[in-house]
Amino acid sequence: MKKVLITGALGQIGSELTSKLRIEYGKDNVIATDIRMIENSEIVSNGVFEQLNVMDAETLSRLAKKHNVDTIVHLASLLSAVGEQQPQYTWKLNMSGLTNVLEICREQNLKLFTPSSIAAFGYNSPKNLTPQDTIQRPGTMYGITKVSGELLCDYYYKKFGVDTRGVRFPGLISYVTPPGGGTTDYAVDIYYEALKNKKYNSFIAKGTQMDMMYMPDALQAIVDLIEADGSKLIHRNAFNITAMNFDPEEISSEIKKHIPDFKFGYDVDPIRQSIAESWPNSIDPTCAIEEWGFNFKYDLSKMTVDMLNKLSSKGI
Ligand code: AKB
Repeated sequence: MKKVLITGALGQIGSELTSKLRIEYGKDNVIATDIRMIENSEIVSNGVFEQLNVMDAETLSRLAKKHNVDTIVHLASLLSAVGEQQPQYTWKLNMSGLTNVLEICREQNLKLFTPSSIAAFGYNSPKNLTPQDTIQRPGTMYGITKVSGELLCDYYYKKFGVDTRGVRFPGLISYVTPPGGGTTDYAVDIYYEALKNKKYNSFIAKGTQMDMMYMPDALQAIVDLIEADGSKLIHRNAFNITAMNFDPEEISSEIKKHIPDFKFGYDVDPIRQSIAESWPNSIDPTCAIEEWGFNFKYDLSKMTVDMLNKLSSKGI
């Protein structure tokens, strides 16, 4: 049985992953940590929770020892759009968090899962079916921290034998915890606004394709890669994975099938648009499929049905 410490447990991925891992590994075997403390959150009240700033290496190390964990899932990070508002701080938080985690994994012989992103690619990466191994010269600070993180994780694996693993996530869509500060967030906002106001203006322009994935598939991919047989992994940091790719028109048409009077338009944000344009239209997940059996259940139409049902039952 694993004992996992999660950083960023109150964030978009963390809040759902914590609940899933508490079911998979048992409540006492999942140590949720976050810089924030939200008293009425289920993550805080329904299992082990510790307040932690990932830039505080001493506390991180003490908590890993105190709870005798064998794996760290490091999620705490600033995303792409917010990262462009404070690039220096994004470098500091994303990189010092990761280097602290890597050192503790080395010292205490722990395994590490930490996600990268499609943001690790840039303008001169191949645009369609972007390969696993290719040019990575991202134009955002978030992307720069993701490429640096991939390289550092590979280094710790090769040099020190730390079992590091990661995926390059596309935009993640979920009805539970809203994302904050990402470029792909329009594909979450659109569902909330379609139900609440029957209209939405996309901050991403017509024709801009990006890869996306529904959260249940993303969580399963994390568990599958953590559990994968290490001897079969040729790559480690980080695997391309994706479940669908669409532009704003396609997701709005899908929603209109269920909400025919939904009005859709554009109010393009130049900063997030230029970030989106620097990312791939679609990435190639072949290595993840071949090396650890990555798969997914939700395409755009299945996800849309589920999102609208789940948000409606939450009273949105
Ligand atoms: C973002 O938009 O910044 C994230 C990502 C693709 O990593 N959702």
